[in-house]
Amino acid sequence: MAALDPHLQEIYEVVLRRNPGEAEFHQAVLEVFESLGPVVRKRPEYVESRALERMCEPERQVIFRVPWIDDSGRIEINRGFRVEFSSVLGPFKGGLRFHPSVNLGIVKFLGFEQIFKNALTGMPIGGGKGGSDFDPKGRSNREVMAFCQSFMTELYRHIGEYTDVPAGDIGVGGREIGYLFGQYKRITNLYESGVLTGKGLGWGGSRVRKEATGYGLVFFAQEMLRARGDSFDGKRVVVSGSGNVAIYAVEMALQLGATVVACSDSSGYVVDEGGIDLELLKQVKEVDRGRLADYVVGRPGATLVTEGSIWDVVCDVALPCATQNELDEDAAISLVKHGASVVAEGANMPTTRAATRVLLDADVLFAPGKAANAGGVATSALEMQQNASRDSWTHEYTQDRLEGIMRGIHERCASSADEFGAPGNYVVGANTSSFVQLADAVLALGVI
Ligand code: NDP
Ligand code: 2IT
Repeated sequence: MAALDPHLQEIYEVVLRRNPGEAEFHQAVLEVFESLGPVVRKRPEYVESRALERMCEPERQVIFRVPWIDDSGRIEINRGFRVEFSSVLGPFKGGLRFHPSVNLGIVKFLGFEQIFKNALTGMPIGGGKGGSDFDPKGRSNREVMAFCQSFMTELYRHIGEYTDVPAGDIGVGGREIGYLFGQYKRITNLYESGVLTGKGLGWGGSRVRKEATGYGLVFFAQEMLRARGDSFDGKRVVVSGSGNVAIYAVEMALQLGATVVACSDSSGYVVDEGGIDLELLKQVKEVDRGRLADYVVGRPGATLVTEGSIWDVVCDVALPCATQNELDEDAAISLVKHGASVVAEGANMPTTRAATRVLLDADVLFAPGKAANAGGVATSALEMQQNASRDSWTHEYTQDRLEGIMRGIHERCASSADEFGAPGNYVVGANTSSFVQLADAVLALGVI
């Protein structure tokens, strides 16, 4: 990797010292700083005003105990987090993750990414993230409800439609948002629809929000292909994960004429040369809350592979949609060897820094998550707009808005990459364009 600009190196070292042991947060900061050399040389006021240090320090971080009672009567204790990173562009906005791996460093990396992503959407939303080390896997609906109610009993005092607006992420979907919203409503005695997004369609949710991250990812990749005179038609696609983002990435890739030959969960990956059966995948994952092993049972010809890497499956387009650092250097080498031409991140930071370097050096079109997966949060902002105006838009209109937003993000990334001397490099484009917008707002709002 290129050495950092000396000013940025100094600031990065302070970040390392002040946030010991938070490897994913360090990685997210470094990935942004690596793009910013030309920006701080052109605009030294960003360094002089200490805009970067201010952006690396969350405005507020809340950590709390979440006690609840399981179905056997045992008292369980989890840890809850909300990191409110930056509200210079709008209320804090970002998802909640329920997964046993959640800790402060993970929430901070996600919150930091979120401020840049949300800036890229062009919508009035700041950035934050939260969650818990609670593992919803294998828990009954009643246990999930008990946990969500206890979590909200602390979280409610920190959020609000003009303050901080959480949504879903790993382990948090429509069911959890329902229980969280119900408890917020009960405690506050307010039907404050705009306090959470990802709500059900019958009670304040937006059409297309469920599909938005996966659809938006494929729209973004389509723009990248189009810029090279190509399209999804006839492409072989591999999607990692089989959750919310993955399922709707598969759906839109199929609609655009691609064949999706593999997807995964934490127990392995499925290869289905006949093309992933989307309805079966939805039944197994969304309805039955099952495992991919159950998909294979209903699908002769498909195989479940429990060793090796999904990135060994030959494809033209790779869409990592599971979790951070799931696509490492060996995986990138394998994708390049097998001729992949596009990698677009549906997950947050799924590609390691070394893997990103391999892909960029090989001239693979690479879209960072903060650009490519921004369709989810952008549609959350559309949900907030509908809530604020007590309106409900059609599927067609909402999807058109999402497509327009993704084209806008692509355009912003491409032109900022050109401006800062890295044409075609979406990493540089995404980081520089969002950073300039944020830093200008930081300066305009004074020392706060
Ligand atoms: P889901 O919980 O719906 O699905 C997550 C999927 O990833 C599951 O298939 C899960 O497998 C797999 N996975 C999760 N953690 C791991 C792990 N440590 N190792 C291997 N596999 C894992 O989450 P989403 O689809 O909502 O989120 C996926 C990614 O997309 C995350 O990085 C999230 O931050 C990002 N994202 C989500 C958005 C949204 O709107 N939901 C918006 C933008 C980004 P298993 O079930 O076996 O755990
Ligand atoms: O990472 C993300 O952008 C999300 N999990 C969605 C956040 C949101 O507020 O919709």
